[in-house]
Amino acid sequence: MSMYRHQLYRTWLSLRHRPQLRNWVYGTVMLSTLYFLYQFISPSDSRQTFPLESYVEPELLPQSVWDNRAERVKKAFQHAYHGWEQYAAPHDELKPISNTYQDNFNGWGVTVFDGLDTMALMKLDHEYKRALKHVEDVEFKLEEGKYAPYFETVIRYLGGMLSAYALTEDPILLRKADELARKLDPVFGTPSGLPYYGVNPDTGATQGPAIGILAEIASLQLEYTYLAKVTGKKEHFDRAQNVINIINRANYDKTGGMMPIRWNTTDGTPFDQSLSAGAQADSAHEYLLKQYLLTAKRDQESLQLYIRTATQLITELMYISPTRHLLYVTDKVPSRTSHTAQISHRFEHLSCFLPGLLALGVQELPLDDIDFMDAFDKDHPAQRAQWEKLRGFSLRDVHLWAAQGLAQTCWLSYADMPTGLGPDEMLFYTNMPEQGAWGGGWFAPKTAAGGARPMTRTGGGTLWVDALRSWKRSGARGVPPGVGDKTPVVYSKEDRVRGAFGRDYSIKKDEYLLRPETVESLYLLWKVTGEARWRDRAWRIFEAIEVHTKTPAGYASLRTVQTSPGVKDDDMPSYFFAETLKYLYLTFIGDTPLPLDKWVLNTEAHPFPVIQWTAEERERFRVGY
Ligand code: DMJ
Repeated sequence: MSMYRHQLYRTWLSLRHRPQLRNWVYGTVMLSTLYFLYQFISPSDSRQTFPLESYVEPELLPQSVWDNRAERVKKAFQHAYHGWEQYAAPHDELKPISNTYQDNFNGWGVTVFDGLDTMALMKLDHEYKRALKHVEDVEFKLEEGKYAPYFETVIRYLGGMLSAYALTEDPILLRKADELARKLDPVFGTPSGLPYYGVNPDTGATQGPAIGILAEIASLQLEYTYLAKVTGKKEHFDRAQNVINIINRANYDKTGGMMPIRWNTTDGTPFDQSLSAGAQADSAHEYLLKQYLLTAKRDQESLQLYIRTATQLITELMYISPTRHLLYVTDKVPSRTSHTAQISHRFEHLSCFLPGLLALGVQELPLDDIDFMDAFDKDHPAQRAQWEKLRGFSLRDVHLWAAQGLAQTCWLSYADMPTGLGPDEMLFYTNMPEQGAWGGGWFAPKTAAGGARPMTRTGGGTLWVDALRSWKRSGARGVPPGVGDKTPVVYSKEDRVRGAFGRDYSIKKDEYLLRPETVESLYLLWKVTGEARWRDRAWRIFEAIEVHTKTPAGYASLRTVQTSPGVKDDDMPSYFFAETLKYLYLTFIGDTPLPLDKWVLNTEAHPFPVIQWTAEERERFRVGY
């Protein structure tokens, strides 16, 4: 021992006289200490899941297992809702880490309104009773100078009350829904009748620019049509119908038949040529198909616009990634250098509602009966050009492939992450020339950069659409390009440090906001195809939610999905109650209380029953379809 001490002393003496060597030794000791500390506190990359069940092929699982899983979702709902009741009531949302609250949607308790119908579906009678009392007491008031955001208030509050009314027939809900709609009504004071961004429900003052955002001005048709049905009031019907008329008579020649993002609320015309499947547009596209379904398949014009929109999305905004051949849907945004719009290759979590919507259309529409749908006017050059692009394919096939391919990519964006939860936004690579791999438009006769590019190194100018055609000609065995299961690519810590490229995309926003879109689509794919793999994926997502987002009081968004365990954020959005947990629950239960041909879910997953107008209503409302 004393020999070691002596040795150390001698070393220290010699270092005192050699400052360079001393600094080097001190530096090395410091760095090693830091490295070891980091190893202790840094998150590991290993995927954490429940070790509760060994893996069984999902199609072999009896319904009793799925029933238990549905029960688990119900418990999760109760855990989160009780947390809100304990720490956040009567405010909007619980902050599930600090156990405080935030008032980000008017302060009327949006969590209750969004969660009501899920409580009814889950038969959570005690919670529902307490929630109903809250609804009855709310006065929908805001201080002067504050404005209720119209779109969010409609889809969450109005939609929540109306769907709970549809399920329970509690008269309070209808009375409060009608009261809220009346207080919001000044938003329709624009010259066109398209809604302003916001309104003060007490003073009637409105707020918002003259240029409106598509999702915010054209996602009210379902709520107001159903409200008209249950209240018998023509004014509600007219509000919905005016929006439908405006979007139906607009000219979409410059946008390939699809509604652009920005609208002039003065004259009710499209303002630009930006196109999006996700942010700022999503629910407006969704409401085209859903309005047709809600009106018992009578509103033919909404159907036709939906078909033209889907065609544009498929032929212009869907792309295949270079090496994994993942199908994704992107947007066209204004270019910084010219007046034209350019493909961004962004893929948003928000767009993951689209595979579910397409699957719903596959189930409910006579997609191959082009004459019945009459969606393309062959004498109209722009519409004829759109129709030509998919000629030779069965529309039903193409919509189903798109639904499956996109749902696969949405699911992979979760499975690729060490948390098993997906990022909010990705950016796809278009070309990987060093690997001889090019991405390109799925059905477009041109690729990302606008010119024809080879599909593979040896492809010599082959385009994806040609690959699709030759796949079809050669007997259509297996699945077409862009469709079919792919293996997840989970990066290790080292992969991330050295900048790996194996996924075909980089992550632009790596948070997970407890959003519903992917589980929404998994639910619809499961219902429409009956394939248990979709149901199984929903369960894996629920497992990951339990492992990575649960807190003692609720569930928390993640700041990043890229390290395991996930890094939590102090936020639990109300749509987690309305949508995420509802879709998971509906995916696992056996007999559905909401058959797809009898119920239509609004964009916040609030279900309304399909409407049959009586002769008297048709006449009084002047129903034109
Ligand atoms: C929900 O509030 C609605 O689905 C809306 O239409 C857009 N997305 C959010 C949740 O992600």
